[in-house]
Amino acid sequence: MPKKFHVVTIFPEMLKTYLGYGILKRAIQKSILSVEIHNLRDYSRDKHKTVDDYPFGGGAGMVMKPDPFFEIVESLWPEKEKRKIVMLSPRGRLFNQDTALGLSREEKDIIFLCGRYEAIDQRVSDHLVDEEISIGDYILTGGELPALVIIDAVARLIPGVLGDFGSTEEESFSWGLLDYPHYTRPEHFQGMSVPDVLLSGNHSEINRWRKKQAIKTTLEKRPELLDKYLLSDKDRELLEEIKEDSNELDRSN
Ligand code: 4GX
Repeated sequence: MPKKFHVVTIFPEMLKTYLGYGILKRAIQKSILSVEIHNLRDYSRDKHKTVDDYPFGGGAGMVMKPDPFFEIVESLWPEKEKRKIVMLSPRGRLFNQDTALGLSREEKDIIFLCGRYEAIDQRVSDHLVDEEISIGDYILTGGELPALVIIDAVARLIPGVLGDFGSTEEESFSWGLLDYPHYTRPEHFQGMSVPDVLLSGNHSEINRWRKKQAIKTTLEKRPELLDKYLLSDKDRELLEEIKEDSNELDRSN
């Protein structure tokens, strides 16, 4: 059974373009992943196919009407037990890698409701939506990019999407830490060289170096991530080394 996403939007082409490239395209072709895009306007009942209207109580901006959202959900996914309806909104729970992992394990079809304009009628959130998700504390012009961001992050966690490598050893090793530095050819480039250890062929030394670099980078750029990360005895040893290295540098300056 492929992982099934649905997206409800007034701009279907925005999403279709992104899904037509790279790893997502391949996963869809291989039927590991299914993403269906639905045009909300097709579910508007009035003769002008309107999906928005003026806000009760006045004020600037337009509000998306509730009825097209109820109409599409009730006609395409009538069974509550088989669907999970997600609304993209700055008010939602902040999306992170844990959310992505949770959604990748979800058995139900996941339906994203993408709003435009200032708001969506509150009754959609109150009576149709199971979860509101925000991709970050900033305001976008619509929920389409957030839906793509979530689909992208979830898709690469589905077994088979990335191929053989990726999710296995590599990610569990660095889970919760920032990535270590990567290098490829040429070995010498404009006077800049590649760390010797990576050319040594000594894989236990290479792994040790990478882990140390991952901890060092995390400590420097996102120290709050280290607080959540469970350091092993080996990790603590590396952390001590990092601190000693920086003390030595201080002394020599
Ligand atoms: N992470 N936006 C949604 C319209 C809207 C407003 C209120 C529902 C309720 C956003 C974000 C985001 C802008 C998408 C407002 N829809 N979505 N849109 N940040 O800023 O998810």
